Amino acid sequence: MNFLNTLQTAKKENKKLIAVLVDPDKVTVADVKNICHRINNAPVDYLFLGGSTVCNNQTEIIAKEIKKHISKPVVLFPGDYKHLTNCADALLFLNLISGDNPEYLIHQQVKAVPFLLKSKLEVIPTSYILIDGKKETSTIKVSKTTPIPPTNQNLIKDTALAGQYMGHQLVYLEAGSGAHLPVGKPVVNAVYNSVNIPIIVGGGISTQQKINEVHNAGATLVVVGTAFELNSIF
Ligand code: 1GP
Repeated sequence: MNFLNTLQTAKKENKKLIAVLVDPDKVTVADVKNICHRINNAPVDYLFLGGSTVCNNQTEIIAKEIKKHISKPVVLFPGDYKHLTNCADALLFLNLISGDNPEYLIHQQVKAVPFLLKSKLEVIPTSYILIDGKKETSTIKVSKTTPIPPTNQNLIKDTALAGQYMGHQLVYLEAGSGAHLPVGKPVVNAVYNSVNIPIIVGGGISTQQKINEVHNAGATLVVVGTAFELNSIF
């Protein structure tokens, strides 16, 4: 079964999934074996690979090494079309629809096409919605967009619904890496009650309790990055 099918089925059956995010810029080839060992032995379903400020080629180098050691699917979560690699199983084809920067609304996607035409990656159209996590993250700096305040639930759910109307198959609610304020229950709940595509939530989720809260609010998949890097979870 492919990645999107698994998430759709999980949503239907109310199963909850977890991904660990590995930022290729923050690890070396020598770290990879141990990282994969931890993920293989943790209650984790996917390895997400990506970051906003990765040097060219570094994703490919790390992904190649990951593929030697990982027993779980690898999903690309790229900050730039230059980070694409075939050493993965699926690609979140992100559309940053909370902002109005044309680079992330259409230009990056067009630049990705020559690579994708020759690739066997499973490509999943995904709404990417930045929610203010009370931290100036690199995603905000790189994308030059303003996240939506979590209090503006109407705008968040209408944005998510617009993404669904545009044909996106997943919606990713992002508070940003190391967010002080993760995407909270009211926001996840509001989106859950509006869309019928699976919801992914990430940013500042650092404990199993926080993972459970976000799952219970309606997320199908929760992404954990910094807490895994700091060895404080899994
Ligand atoms: C994935 O950006 C997040 O959506 C990762 O955030 O590093 O805070 O877990 P953390």
